[in-house]
Amino acid sequence: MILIKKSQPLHAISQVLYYEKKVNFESNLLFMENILIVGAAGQIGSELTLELRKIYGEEHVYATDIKQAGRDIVEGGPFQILDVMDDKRLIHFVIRHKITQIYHLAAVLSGNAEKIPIQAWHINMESMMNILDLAKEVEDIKRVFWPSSIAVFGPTTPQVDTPRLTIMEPNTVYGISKLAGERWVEYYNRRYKLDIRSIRYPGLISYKTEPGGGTTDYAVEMFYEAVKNGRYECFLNQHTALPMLFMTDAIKATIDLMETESSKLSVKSSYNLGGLSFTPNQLADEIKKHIPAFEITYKPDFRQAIADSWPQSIDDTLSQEDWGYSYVYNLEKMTEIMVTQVQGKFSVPHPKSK
Ligand code: AKB
Repeated sequence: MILIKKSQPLHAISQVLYYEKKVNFESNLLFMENILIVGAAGQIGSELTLELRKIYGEEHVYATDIKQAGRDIVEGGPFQILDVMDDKRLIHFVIRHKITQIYHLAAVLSGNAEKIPIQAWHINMESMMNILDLAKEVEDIKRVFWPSSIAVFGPTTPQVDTPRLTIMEPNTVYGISKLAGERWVEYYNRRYKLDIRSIRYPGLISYKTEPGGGTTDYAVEMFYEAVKNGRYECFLNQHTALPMLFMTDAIKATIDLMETESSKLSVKSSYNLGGLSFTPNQLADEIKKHIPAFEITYKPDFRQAIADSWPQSIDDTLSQEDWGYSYVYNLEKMTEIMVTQVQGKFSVPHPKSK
């Protein structure tokens, strides 16, 4: 059992808990966080919830979504259907469960948002403002995480090693809502002295929960189709380089940012997060090392224009300096894990294990 005194800084406490999986919580000795995850059934939420439960204890991480989550989320701790647009139920939930931190992960992503622009703007902005207002009104809420995206950049932005501060003229509804969101984050932080933290995620690659409605989704789709059918028709052209990151690195980065002492964070809006940069062609070649018969064809659709307006790679120097960001999984390692895990889902033996 680990005994932790209240006087220890939260960051130090969390670090201890992070690496110690079996923790016995002593409520009178540990200042306990109660965490609300909005969007726990989604691509990021389904993995982040499980990691946070390891750190803070299952019963202290409240997973919510408008749709049913996977069994491990529902059975591994509290889960409730909750609509973030319903501000009255939201505030009751937060007060009843004495919530101290919120991760608001729900959003309409880039591809889907282009199909329903006004509705997407409404959902992305109103849900966010509900959370920001909650953080302003409820004293117990000490910290909020809100995800931004590389979509805040646009066609006039320098595309290679894109700096955090640069020309930002997004031309997608999703990008416009993320840039507006970043401005609100900074406004609420400065004006109301809140602690809202944010990362501009690149495309995220994961095998647990598939993404939905994004432009970088092609990469995850390619793995699934390669394993299931041995072929994939890509909706971006073969030379479209985009910033990407394996989910394990993204989850670690998110938790690391949230656990950094606030005095170290010089950015009050959103941090750049770099990592990998590859094209569909490069990913297909890497997959072929594991599935030699894999065939890829290209049929760019409306998402090509979205991808063309985004950076190819990201400069995240400030994230490294302020809160020690780094990533582990390169294209090779990530592909090996993705192929093995997706094959496991469909019970296809890995060629190397035959
Ligand atoms: C999308 O493609 O819309 C997202 C993103 C980069 O924010 N994955």
